[in-house]
Amino acid sequence: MKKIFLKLGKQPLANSFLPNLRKKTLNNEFFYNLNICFDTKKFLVSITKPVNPKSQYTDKYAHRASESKTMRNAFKKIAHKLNKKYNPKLVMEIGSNDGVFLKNFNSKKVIAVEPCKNLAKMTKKNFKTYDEFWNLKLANKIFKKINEKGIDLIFSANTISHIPNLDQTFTGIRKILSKNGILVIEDPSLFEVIKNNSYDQFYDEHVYVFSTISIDNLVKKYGLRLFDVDKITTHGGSNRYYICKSEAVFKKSNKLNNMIKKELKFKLNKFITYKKFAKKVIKSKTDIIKLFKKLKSKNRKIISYGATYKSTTIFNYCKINNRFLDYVTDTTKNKQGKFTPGTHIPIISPDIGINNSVDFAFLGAWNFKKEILNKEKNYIKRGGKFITHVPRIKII
Ligand code: DWN
Repeated sequence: MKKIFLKLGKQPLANSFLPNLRKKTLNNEFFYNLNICFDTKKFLVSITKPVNPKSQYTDKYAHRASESKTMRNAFKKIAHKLNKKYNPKLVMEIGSNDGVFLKNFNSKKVIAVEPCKNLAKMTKKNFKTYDEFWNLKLANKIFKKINEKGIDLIFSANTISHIPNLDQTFTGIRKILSKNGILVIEDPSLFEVIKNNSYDQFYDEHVYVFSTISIDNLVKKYGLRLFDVDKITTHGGSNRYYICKSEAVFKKSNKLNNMIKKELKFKLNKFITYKKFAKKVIKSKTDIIKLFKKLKSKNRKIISYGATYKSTTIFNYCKINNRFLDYVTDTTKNKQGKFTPGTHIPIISPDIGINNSVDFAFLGAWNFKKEILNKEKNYIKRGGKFITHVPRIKII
């Protein structure tokens, strides 16, 4: 049974950065109710009513996975590790974005799947790219084109959690995976989200926030088996799941057994955990507004650092707009000059925005705190402060 535990109110699509604030643009802005539920049988946390992916993954998709050094390095490291350990003859990535992972492989042995046409265009120059949604139809189409042994390594970072139809996703994967091939998935960890109160991981694109127990349970239905897991630091705490066909040779690792034990001890299988979490989310909202009001009453200039999709949830849920934030900075060229979804705050380049007039910068990209604090040494040196809401609101 699915039970709602969190209501984050009316939200726009996290990718719907506005090109201008004309009446027509504002009238066309789409909002939906962001409610999060827990399936008491499957232990799966999801959005109650996912948005149609066709309106999300368009040719105007803004996020570039290679925009941060942290992610470039993380993808390079895992690509080399997987190549060395499994020596795959053929690699496929589902949700290849701008090719930041695949570029670490021999371009002749990779297949990219990316439904956002603007992103697919970028990787088409170097790899075989399918600019389509991942589903069983596409799996069959690719299967016909490759050696019938199938694909040895399927990688998918921050994508499987975005696809509402799990049946199509995993049936397609089972179809195309080679006998002892592996599926490696990276997605934000539910354990970390609950522990760190990072409720901004819930937005339209994150249809699911997976736990190890939910993935373990889920993949069995499709003749697949979870055999290992890595706890990784990317995106504020994620898990990397290693999945194979049920009949494949891989043994279940001790790491996986320990992770499942840890999640059960933390009661990720109990509804009460999510009810408690929801209370902490309400407190976080009150605390953010209280701090922003206090700073504004002292005439402090606050901006936000990183026009993240996560910020869309925070800004719209906490009603944070121009009354608190002068602007948001972001290094991504195609976000600059636009306005934040729902709250209409201007987005500008950090080259202009990070200047002596700024007193506080809210870390929209809190998941890159280390990289940002390292980059902004001059800002910190002259007394500029950062604000984070993870795990609780505080000034850094
Ligand atoms: O799952 C998803 C994740 C992986 O990426 C997607 N659905 C969409 C997107 O979500 P996000 O926007 O919350 O992701 P990031 O990676 O936290 O976004 C960081 C943003 O901050 C980027 O737009 C780049 C920007 N940035 C910056 O302006 N200066 C990042 C760094 C490190 C910087 O120094």
